[in-house]
Amino acid sequence: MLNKKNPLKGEVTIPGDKSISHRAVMFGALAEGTTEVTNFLQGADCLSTIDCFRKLGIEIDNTKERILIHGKGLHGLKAPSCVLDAGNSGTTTRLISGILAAQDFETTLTGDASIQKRPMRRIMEPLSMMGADITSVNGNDCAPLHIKGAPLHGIHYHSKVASAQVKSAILLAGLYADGETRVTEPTISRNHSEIMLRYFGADIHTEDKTAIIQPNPLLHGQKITVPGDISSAAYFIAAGLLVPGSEILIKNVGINPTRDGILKVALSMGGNITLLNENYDGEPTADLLVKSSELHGITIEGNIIPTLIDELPIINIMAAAAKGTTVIKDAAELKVKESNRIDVMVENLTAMGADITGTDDGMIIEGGKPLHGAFIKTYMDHRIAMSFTVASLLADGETTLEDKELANISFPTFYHDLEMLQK
Ligand code: SPQ
Repeated sequence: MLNKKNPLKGEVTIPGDKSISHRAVMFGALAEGTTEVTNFLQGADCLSTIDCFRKLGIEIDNTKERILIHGKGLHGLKAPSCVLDAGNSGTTTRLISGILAAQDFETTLTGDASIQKRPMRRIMEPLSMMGADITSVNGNDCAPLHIKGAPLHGIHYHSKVASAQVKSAILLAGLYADGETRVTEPTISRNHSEIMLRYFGADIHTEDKTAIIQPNPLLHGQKITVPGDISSAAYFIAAGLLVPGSEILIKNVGINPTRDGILKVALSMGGNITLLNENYDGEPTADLLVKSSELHGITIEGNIIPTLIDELPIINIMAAAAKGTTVIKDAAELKVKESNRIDVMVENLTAMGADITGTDDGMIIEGGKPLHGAFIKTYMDHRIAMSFTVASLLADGETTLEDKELANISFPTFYHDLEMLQK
């Protein structure tokens, strides 16, 4: 376990964005012709998506340098001969359900113990309204799901949660519907599906908080270069800000405005971050120059929450090290991620000596208490493992993670890259 307070120095290029990598495989499979993806995230979640589509009859070459997806068009998937396994990936489970709901075959879709606890009613309800035949095998509104393809109708769905997975599942089902499909969200969630579906040739546009898609487009294979994942960059942003004497350049990070809340929050907390080489062609990217800084607590609430939802565990670590109080509200969605990220952050940060109180929709952190090493229970959650690795750099004594391998889900080179920056 890393336990040194060496400053972080030098440059790092982090792996491709997980959300965009999933979508490239899925949309490539539904397109005519070959889709070539570079900087694809070779994390376990995205490999689960590849595995599912191979089982659905799609040929996919993965040479690590690039992925070639030999798409067969909207109606080219084949019935799998076994259960589809989404592993630990909520994105795979929910997005593929929207596609499977419209096929002319039946599938059973499952995942690991964490996935089997995550709520699927949020996609079952709108997909059923569209005409889908989708049931929870154990009757608990969780995976395994049994999906029997059916003719689908266009709907206008008003989602109670800002969720890109719910929105994307409905939009993908909408590709097969008999008319226009609309999804309105309370707050706009990440829009990678909208951007990439349009790029593949779908007729999709947005009006304020509503995404609108027309059915039955001809999708064409594309070349896609996946930007670096801002959710992975977040651990190095935090470590660079928090470990005294650090100065790092994080290269080619996706800064889509529906994902960049971590930057806004880090700047508001007093972080010294400069954006360089900004590029707004397609999914926007920039290099991030991060210098160690004294942080102070802030309130994080409202529309910004969906833009940093996956970064809230590492933001908790920043808040614990900052001066003053940080209040996080409107983040009840944290309870239904790979773990209950409110309870798990409270349990582990308390074990390290921080002052944190969980609330119904977030947490309150009184920053500045000295952290000490502890045994960290990771609850099958990659973001918990990586967040507490960063916390361990700030703590006196040894910190041990229950399962450090969890980083492989979204950031296989995490420990290696961190060690390189500390050499
Ligand atoms: O894929 P999974 O397991 O749901 O992954 C997480 C993560 O932390 O990596 C959530 F736990 O990211 C989700 C994210 O929270 C990925 C995602 C997407 O690619 O569409 C959207 C968000 O989830 P949601 O439920 O808000 O739509």
